[in-house]
Amino acid sequence: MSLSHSPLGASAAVTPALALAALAPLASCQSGKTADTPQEKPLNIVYIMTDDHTAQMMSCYDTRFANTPNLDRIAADGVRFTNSFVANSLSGPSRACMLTGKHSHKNGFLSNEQSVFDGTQPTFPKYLQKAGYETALIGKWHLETLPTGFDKWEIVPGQGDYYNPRFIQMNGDTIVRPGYLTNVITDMSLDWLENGRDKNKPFCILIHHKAQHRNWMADTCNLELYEDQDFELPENFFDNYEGREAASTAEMRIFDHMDNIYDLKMNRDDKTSYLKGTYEAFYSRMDSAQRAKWDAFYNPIIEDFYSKNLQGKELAQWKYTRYMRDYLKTLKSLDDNVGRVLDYLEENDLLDNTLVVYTSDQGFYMGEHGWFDKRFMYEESFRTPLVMRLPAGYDRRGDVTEMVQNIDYAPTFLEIAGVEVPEDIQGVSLMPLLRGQHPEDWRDDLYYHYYEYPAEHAVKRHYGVRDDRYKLIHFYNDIDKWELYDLQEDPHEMNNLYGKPGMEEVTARMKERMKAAQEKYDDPIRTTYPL
Ligand code: SGN
Ligand code: CA
Repeated sequence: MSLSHSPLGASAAVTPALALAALAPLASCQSGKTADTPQEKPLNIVYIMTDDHTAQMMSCYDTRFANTPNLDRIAADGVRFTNSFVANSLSGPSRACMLTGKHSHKNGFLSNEQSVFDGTQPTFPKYLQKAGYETALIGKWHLETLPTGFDKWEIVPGQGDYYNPRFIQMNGDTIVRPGYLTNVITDMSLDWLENGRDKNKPFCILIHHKAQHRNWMADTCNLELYEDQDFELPENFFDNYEGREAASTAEMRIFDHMDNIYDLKMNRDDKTSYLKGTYEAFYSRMDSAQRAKWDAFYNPIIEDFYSKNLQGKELAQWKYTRYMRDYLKTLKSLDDNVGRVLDYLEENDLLDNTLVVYTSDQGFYMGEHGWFDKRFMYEESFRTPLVMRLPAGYDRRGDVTEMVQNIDYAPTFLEIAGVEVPEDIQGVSLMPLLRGQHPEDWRDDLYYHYYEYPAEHAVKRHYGVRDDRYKLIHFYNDIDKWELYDLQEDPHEMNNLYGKPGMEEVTARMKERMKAAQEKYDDPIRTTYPL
């Protein structure tokens, strides 16, 4: 994805690191702190995560489509990571990587559909608890077993509901909370911050939203937004996937696989809709007032859509426009609610001793390659937005360009809490980068492994390695195909160079890197994995 539209682009000033002494690791929850630590109180962690929020739709990364002033505030007062990636581009697996600091094959959660998280294993919330932190999780969890390591949690079952959502409580009860989910998760989080926690302890709260996950149902107050905005189809919307077999067989094309009723809300009697039932289940969660507003907005659009009987490129454009508008409307709630959390922290003098992290469980396709969804190691879904607002004393600002991955969050949070990072954690603490250092031995490539196949969207299993220029991917299981991209010459990954004359040296080098990464992370090449 292009970062060139960014107001925080290459020209953004990065303040030189403060004196090392002032930025020493913080034994925050322990007594006996030295006078030269930058803050007096232990650091808190507010870790906000959105589902399926991609950097193309966050204005501090890309100004073409979205306006996200509150998310951008985090970056403006802190740092924007321009090379932030996941290890396995899918919700449950991503969350397991973040909690454990380990790749999927080590934490055991390989796939949403088949895996169950072993909640007895060590996770960063458990380490933080032991270090004296009070920990809380509100929102999406998606790991099949109930959360462990939290003093307070309340989670949505599975993917959650946009309207009048259900929540599973710590006592095992499932309750319905009235309202729109993004608001409700924020209300509950602010309530815990204000009334629920022990204010004498440092805290770590995970505010984990369902928004922007499919099917992008906006809050009724935002339905009218962006209706006058048009969006040009991305250049590679009609990709023919030449030389990329796994891409050609994936079922995530906006044109062919988006459901008119479920995804695009064009509800009517239609036997061809494979997700009408799912749509109706969500719709029926609304109360009569919500439904009246929903219908008043959608009914004329539905009538107009079916009367026009659009075909071909016109239909593609229509679907894409509705997708973009719905995504933006849903995002408006998200951005507003992140703003509420920032305002709360500011009003309660908490910003100076809190690290605020905003990220997503993975990136997403906004029509690139004709797609929605994620899963592939291609840039749009391999990347994930990551911005952080830093506590007082951490004067690093602007862009952090080092390659970071979601296995790095756990060791980062441990370092904040003054906990020694256990050897079996595979990620690396980001704190040196936040102190403005550029460690010479920082990783120069990233490892990725995706397993959920056969499954929805039919993305084949694959693993790969990416350095700052090239990416090598191997699709395996019921296919044996290699792909190689030169990201400098071909940022949209349209031209598979694997096996092309002249690429022998690069291929050999990237295969070596792949082998080294698989050794380092102890993920030997196999053709089958226990799912
Ligand atoms: C649901 C969605 C899929 C999506 C997966 C995984 N289908 O199954 O489109 O890829 O979640 O998403 S839906 O009909 O239920 O909306 S993830 O972000 O949770 O991994
Ligand atoms: Ca997701």
